[in-house]
Amino acid sequence: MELKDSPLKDLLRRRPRICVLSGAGISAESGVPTFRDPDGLWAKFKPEELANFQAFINNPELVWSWYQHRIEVIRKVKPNPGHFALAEMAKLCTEFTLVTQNVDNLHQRAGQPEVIELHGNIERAYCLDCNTPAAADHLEKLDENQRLPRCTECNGMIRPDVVWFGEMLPEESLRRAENSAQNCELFLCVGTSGVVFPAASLPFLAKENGAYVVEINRQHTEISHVMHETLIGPSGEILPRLLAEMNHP
Ligand code: BV8
Ligand code: ZN
Repeated sequence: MELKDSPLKDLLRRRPRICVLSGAGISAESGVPTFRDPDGLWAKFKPEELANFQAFINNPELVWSWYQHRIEVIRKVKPNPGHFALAEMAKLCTEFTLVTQNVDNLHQRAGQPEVIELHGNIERAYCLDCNTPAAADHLEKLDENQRLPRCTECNGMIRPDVVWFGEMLPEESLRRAENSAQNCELFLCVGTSGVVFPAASLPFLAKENGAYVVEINRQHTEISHVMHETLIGPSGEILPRLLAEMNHP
């Protein structure tokens, strides 16, 4: 990928105000399945079957075992050069906001100073009735007749601390993300298919407010038409190259 005569090269060298929206694609090279790629999580299950409140109430064991499986995968993988490059960029820029749709905690594990989690975090769980935080990996301690453990405070049901379809995003996180998209000079859209809203509205917001909007993806997406540039390739290779431009003497 050559940044030939692209404005991106000069922009990066002056370490501008940057806002990044990341999706499952940035974690793919760590070995975390995405959602909508052919080998993705949704290839086997439909989102409406699992990632929504009603599915959880209908069959908490099924939904919990799906999240438990994902927690086990995430515990075995490591952040990749794409995560590390973004963590480094944040240290070089005066204003750098990392907004993620991912719930896999890999940006945090890569040392990202600050992460705005729009869809929650799979490592966290809470009680449906009293909101008391609970351990997300409790399934290993399922009691012998496979009942799900209950809240220690009020005996209520425990759910993953992730945002399901039809649920509102955390208000403060969404407000901060929108504010950063509106005020950045460079918006990077990394490894997302851009089909889930309101997260996918951020690049539109950035462009409307004058930012240079760049997509980094293995392929074109439904939101490629919004971008000033689409860099086709694995984020684990492209992001370190953008970091190198930032470090260019
Ligand atoms: C809400 C649960 C208010 C957590 C997920 C308009 C406005 C508002 C809402 C809506 C709207 N239109 C429709 C809606 C409803 C819905 C929605 O957007 N539906 C879509 C599917 C049409 N939105 C909601 O329900 C949201 N809530 O708005 O509340 C409301 C309420 C009711 C009615 C209206 C409004 C809640 C959204 C959150 C849903 N939760 N998951 C979990 O279990 O993880 S969504 C799920 O998709 C994940 O959270 C994930 O983060 C998200 C986005 O997926 P991506 O990250 O993009 O991953 P994907 O696999 O799709 O793509 C991967 C990409 O990476 C690909 O492009 C691939 O090419 C690329 N790639 C692969 N490898 C690499 C790579 N790129 C670079 N390098 C590589 N190596
Ligand atoms: Zn409780």
